[in-house]
Amino acid sequence: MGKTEQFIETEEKYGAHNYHPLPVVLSKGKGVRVWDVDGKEYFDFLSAYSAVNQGHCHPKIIEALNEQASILTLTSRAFHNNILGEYERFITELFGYDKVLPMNTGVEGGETANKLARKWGYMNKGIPENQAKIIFAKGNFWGRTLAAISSSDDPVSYEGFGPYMPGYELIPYNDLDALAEALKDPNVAAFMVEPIQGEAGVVVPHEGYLKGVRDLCTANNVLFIADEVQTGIARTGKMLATDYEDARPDIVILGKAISGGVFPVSAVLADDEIMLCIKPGEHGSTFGGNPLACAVARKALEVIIEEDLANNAYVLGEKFREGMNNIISKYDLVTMVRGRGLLNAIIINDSPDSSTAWDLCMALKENGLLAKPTHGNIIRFAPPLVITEDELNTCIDIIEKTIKEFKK
Ligand code: IF1
Repeated sequence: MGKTEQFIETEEKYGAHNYHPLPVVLSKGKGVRVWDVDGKEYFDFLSAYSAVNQGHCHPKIIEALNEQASILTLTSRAFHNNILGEYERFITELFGYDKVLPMNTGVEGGETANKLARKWGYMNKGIPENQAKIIFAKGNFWGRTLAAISSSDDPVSYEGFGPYMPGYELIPYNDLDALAEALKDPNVAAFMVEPIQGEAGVVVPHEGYLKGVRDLCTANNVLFIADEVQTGIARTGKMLATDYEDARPDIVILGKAISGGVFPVSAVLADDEIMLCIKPGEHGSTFGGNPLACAVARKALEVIIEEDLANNAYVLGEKFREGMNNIISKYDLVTMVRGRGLLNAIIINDSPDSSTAWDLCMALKENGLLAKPTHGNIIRFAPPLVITEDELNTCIDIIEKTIKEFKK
């Protein structure tokens, strides 16, 4: 048995079976590249679901991690520390909000945003106690907690885990008429939505959707919550995907690449009218805002700015979609490419329940590029934003070669 099989067997024996990974065992990462236990090199076209936007093991972020890790890692929020305040100043000035509530995972950010919205609804909008509603879009994905799956319309996410969180309602994504209708209910506190739906298969709404969401929420005194956990931090070619339109959210949820994939960090941004609805002792977490997380996140965000990664994502994203459209014109295996910046997906010309997308990812792996299907016949392509034009062209060639040789 080879090394790869041995590592997989050990995971199978001692680990929960809550994933179905591609059969590759990674042991090293640097920039856009990762290596498996047999030393084989791959281009990483998933970036840990857009958590490694700055590239694997970015030296400046690792340096910040190592430096802080040897000084002070965790104080809890029972006491102050010398890192948190400066980080809070930095991130609130960077994104233009009064305050930040620091958490650890993206789903904790979503839970925090939901709690803020409900509290604001009772305190500032006059919604009767325990009547607050939050509207979500069909196809959403914001994590695995009981609240997150309560807002899901994907049976794989929610089946078998009931009963579900009350006060959640679903409307179609990218449908302003449906939103206008839903917001007529005076008990609606918020509409929470991804600017581009990631897990649903990189679904990009029509031009004007985000502005429409902003205007309808304003007109109905409803909070616009933008889930930018996957689309934020320069991934789509702007610092936030909501920056593409005049659509400043009331609450922004960040995660994943806020730390460059080096440490679990999330953040919820809002202005005082909303953020100060939560009083001391009403919310928090052991690790939320810990000095190590703050040091890593600050450096990870500085890297995004210093290396102008949003612009690189914007420019190379255009080139990537151009390359994919060229492939689409030559082979019928792929019917479409869609996305913004370096968050893209291709649609495979086969039924969603076929194994074709998976089989193509296996073939891509053999040719040195790692990607994984989202739903059914859709493959997400999201390399680290530090990718160069030459590396991108090499990857486009790998994708074309694989498609050319692929037999269903
Ligand atoms: C897994 C999916 C992606 C997210 C958005 C919040 C969260 C996520 C828009 C929660 C997390 C991750 C979860 C991860 C795989 C990945 C994922 F396939 F699950 F759906 F990216 F599309 N909002 N997405 O995408 O953040 O709590 O995970 O830090 O569950 O395997 P988290």
